[in-house]
Amino acid sequence: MNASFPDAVQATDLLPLRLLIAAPRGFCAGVDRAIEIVERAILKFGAPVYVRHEIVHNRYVVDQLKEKGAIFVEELDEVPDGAPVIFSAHGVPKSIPAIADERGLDWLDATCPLVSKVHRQAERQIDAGRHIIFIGHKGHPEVIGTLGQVPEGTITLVETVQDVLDLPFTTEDALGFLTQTTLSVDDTAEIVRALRNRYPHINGPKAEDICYATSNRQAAVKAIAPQVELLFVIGAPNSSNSMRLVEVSTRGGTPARLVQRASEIDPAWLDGVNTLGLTAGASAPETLVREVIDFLSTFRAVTEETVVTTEEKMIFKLPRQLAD
Ligand code: 0CJ
Ligand code: F3S
Repeated sequence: MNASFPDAVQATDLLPLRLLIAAPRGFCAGVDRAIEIVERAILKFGAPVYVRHEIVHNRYVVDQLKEKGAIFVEELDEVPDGAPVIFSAHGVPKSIPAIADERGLDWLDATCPLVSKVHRQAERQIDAGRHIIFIGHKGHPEVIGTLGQVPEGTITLVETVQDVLDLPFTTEDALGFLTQTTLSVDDTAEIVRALRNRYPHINGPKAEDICYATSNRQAAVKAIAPQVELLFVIGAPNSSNSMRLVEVSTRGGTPARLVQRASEIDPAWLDGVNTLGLTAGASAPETLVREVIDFLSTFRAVTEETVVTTEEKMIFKLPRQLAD
């Protein structure tokens, strides 16, 4: 090795990398609100404040809040008597606030208002005497929360078109449908089509309940994916909306990788890549987008271009107990 060769490669020696950054990306209004609820609750009640489930599906966000005094648990029985507890952005079954009330716990609800809206629609469908077909991913906390809004046996989960074809109901049955907020727009459209074909009288929302942030981020990926050779999605594997962004890209023929932190990136992934796309799920903070770009810049001469497909202006109010 040449002893005079510098430790750091000169910027001029680096291969160029054109980076197309999706906008909108990253935090949505529901995530902003959920994190602010935890921060304000710590100021109001003092640490520790308990949070049932990851407030949003991002390790970095969770770790930052832990440092400020949040303690994350999966179930209410891990919350000591007298401690305040916050329910995550994904929502909870009705039984959870009921148990918290029984125990006299101070609780705050960080459920995204768009998820709460689906909860209310579920109640309305039941009040109208309809059985609900719910489109969602089995086991996801939002799905557990929404299924838990109505009595057992009044809601059926479907995940695929095949599930719709296997439903036991007849065209005479009173049915309604609702969806998880963070689904694939395309898959959901197909499932809704199958439902309407099989049950022409099924009642449902005009558009599905997929939220604005989920659909905007998927549309942004559709806009940049055809122009890039590889896409990075910053997000966590348990983040439904982030995983859907990876899917949108790969289905369109552009390989995509889910990246939680810059440290996970192997520079060899970029071999032969001249144009890279970058986006972030609704629970991934902008700091991590910056961290990834800074890391890429250590081995490639990066030029950044933001591709704006729409502007987001949504803001959600804080719960009454925390509003100024
Ligand atoms: O379910 C929600 C209300 C979305 C919350 C923000 O995203 P994330 O990654 O925490 O949750 P999903 O797994 O639902 O996308
Ligand atoms: Fe709410 Fe959609 Fe974000 S449901 S938390 S606005 S991803």
